[in-house]
Amino acid sequence: MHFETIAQWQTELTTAIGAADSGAELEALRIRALGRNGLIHDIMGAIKTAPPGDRRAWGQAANAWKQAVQTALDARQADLARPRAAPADFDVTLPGYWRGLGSRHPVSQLIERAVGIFRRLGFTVAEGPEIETVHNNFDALNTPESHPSRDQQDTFYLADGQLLRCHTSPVQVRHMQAHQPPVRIVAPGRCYRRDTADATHSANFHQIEGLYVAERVSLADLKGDLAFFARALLGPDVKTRLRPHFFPFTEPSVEVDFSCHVCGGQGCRVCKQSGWIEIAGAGMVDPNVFRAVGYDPEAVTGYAFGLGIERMAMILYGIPDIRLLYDNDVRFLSQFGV
Ligand code: FA5
Repeated sequence: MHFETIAQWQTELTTAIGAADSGAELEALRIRALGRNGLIHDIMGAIKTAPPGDRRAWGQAANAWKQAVQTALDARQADLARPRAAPADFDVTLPGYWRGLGSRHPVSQLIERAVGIFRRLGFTVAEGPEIETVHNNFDALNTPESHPSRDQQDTFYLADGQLLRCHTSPVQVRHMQAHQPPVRIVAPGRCYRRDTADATHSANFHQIEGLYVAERVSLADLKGDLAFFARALLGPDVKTRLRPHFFPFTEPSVEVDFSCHVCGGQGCRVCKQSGWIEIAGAGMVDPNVFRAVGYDPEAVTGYAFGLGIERMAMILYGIPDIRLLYDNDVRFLSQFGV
């Protein structure tokens, strides 16, 4: 090897380094020059084979070569890291590209918020499957064979005899079968009904089931807890009212209304001029349900409720039609971005 060869390598390398356009290109050049099998390796080899009198000069040349290449690499690296001036034909006043961030669906947001409020009351979260047995969805919930909700026109039955749950109440059954009292759970989830879609009905919607079983739980506890929930969700002025109703799995049964959040109870389109919005079904757990899950109805009492999430979203956000929640129109959904 001659001194001219390493001088030529240096010229070639520093030119290439000066023209490198990316960190990756620069790294490739560094490896070619200074890597374990790079040119420096050949230069070091030449020192060993040089006549003893020339070795000192070769050593100095090798060091100088290495330093020159490293300096060129560092300088180019610093250049590349510096913000570059825009090319002459680049219009810096043009608007940039909008990269919209996604956000959680308003139904998911509301479930999270509602569950958070019930946690403050000591509830924990339970879950159950969307495909249920007829036993859990109807029989264990004291629903007679003749009850209209069992009808093929109301419930989606599957070929294997199971069904898509029409409410979250079967989670009560599952939970009580697996746990002894006291229990205090909420169970949010999806429900399915053969309801014709309109402004307030969807064939696929969400409920939050609530169940509190212990000694001496009363209807007053139910009303107090739901009133707390309503105020925490909608503000201190919201009122709660219970209307007598019938469910096979509760006795007595009630429907729960919240005063309309949109008009403050004065009457508007959302509350159909009544000042109230039906939000849930509820009641005291029927002794037959306790028997079906192996609880002693003489020893414990309990309340249960099923809140409609979409209906709550409608009052909370003033949404006039439930179908807006399922159209997946980004213009609608982006209003709920957090
Ligand atoms: C039930 O589903 C009972 N399982 C609730 C219950 C639980 C009662 C525990 C007693 C004890 P209901 O069918 O009324 O009840 O439905 C409860 C809520 O779900 C309604 O108030 C409404 O807010 C919502 N809901 C019912 N059907 C639909 C639907 N098709 N679309 C949207 N929301 C619905």
